[in-house]
Amino acid sequence: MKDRVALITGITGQDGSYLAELLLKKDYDVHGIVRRNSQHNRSRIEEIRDRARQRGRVFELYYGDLCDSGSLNRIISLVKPTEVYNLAAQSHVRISFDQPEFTTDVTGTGVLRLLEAIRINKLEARFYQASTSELYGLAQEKPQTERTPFYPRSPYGIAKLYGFWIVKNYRESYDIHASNGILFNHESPRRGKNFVTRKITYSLACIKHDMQQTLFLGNLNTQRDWGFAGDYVEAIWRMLQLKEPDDFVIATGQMHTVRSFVEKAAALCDFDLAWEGCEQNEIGRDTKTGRILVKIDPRFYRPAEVDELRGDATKAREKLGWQPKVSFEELVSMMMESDLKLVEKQKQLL
Ligand code: NAP
Ligand code: G4F
Repeated sequence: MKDRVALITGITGQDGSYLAELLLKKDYDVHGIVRRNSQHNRSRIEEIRDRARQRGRVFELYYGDLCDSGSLNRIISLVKPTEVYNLAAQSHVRISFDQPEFTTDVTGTGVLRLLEAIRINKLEARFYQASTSELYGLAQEKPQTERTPFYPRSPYGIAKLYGFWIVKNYRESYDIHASNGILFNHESPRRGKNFVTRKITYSLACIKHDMQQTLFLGNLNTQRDWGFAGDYVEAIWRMLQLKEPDDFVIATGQMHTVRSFVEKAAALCDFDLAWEGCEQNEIGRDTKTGRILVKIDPRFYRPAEVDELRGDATKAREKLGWQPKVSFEELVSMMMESDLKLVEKQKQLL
């Protein structure tokens, strides 16, 4: 069989780490692009190198950046991947309002830089772009499919809109096998701690272990279609195995509020959560102890909110044979259990 060589941007992130593991299991050589950081930030991929060695596969990391065309050109010409997965992005929606120009450069123009590196090097690689349900924003249709019109609501969503279309344009202009995965929210114990699900599970675990007083949140009433990241990287890989490139919605089809995520996670910590008050004055109290667990902090509100997202992944089911395995309840339990263990361990180190 021809050697399968994958290049992953964003390999240090949540999805990058799950995808690297999946590809190594499938006997790929895996190469990843990492940024220079002042502190070690490779905790999600720490153990992968050993696993790769045990399987006799290559696992290599290269310094590069989606804002730096030279580094992308150098890495593409050196690695000569057969599949390129572009997962790198400034991926935080709220922060994209604080850093709109930077977000546009990385998350939007970065896609073009990578596609140009592929085109200029005449690389015959298949290309995956991490597109997003944030493209739907103020959703024009429920649930959202590949045909639903886009209406992004943040600098992040608009940068991703550029990414989506430049991928389609390079597919049509240069015959590049380039696909967009329109992924709805997906979470895991590896999710960054400033995304709402992980913020909830990590904070509640800290409160449970007396390491934190209160969980401060923004809008409790928004609804998301939350799946498990481990399931979603399987769909990503399947897209690049198709003969023809295409765009796919990846989602569970179920939607839940932030509030219900908090309630389920709190119950798993044996808190008996009850809500009092409304809007900015709303609080969540543990009725067993009277302790206030949740407060609202308007700093976490967004200038323009995406109230609800729910995807219809029928096309992925039919053409990729993909469907999610982990339910919402299992996802909350998985994350809560993992954070309770993590915080317990951290407490022992104090
Ligand atoms: P994540 O955990 O935030 O990871 C982002 C990755 O991008 C990190 O490895 C980060 O490196 C890297 N990165 C950021 N800026 C970069 C730059 N200028 N050059 C090179 N690398 C850079 O995101 P994720 O949740 O894994 O998501 C992966 C991709 O899917 C992202 O593009 C995201 O926008 C998209 N997406 C995610 C979801 C979701 O629900 N998770 C849904 C739809 C789409 P550092 O570690 O150095 O920061
Ligand atoms: O967890 P979030 O920050 O995720 P968001 O904005 O949906 O974006 C994530 O999913 C997208 C796919 O749809 C990705 F493209 C993107 O890269 C990222 O992975 O916020 C979810 C919801 C929002 O409505 C937010 O307003 O939770 C609400 N929320 C309420 N309190 C909060 C908080 N979000 C955060 N991050 N922090 C809070 O304290």
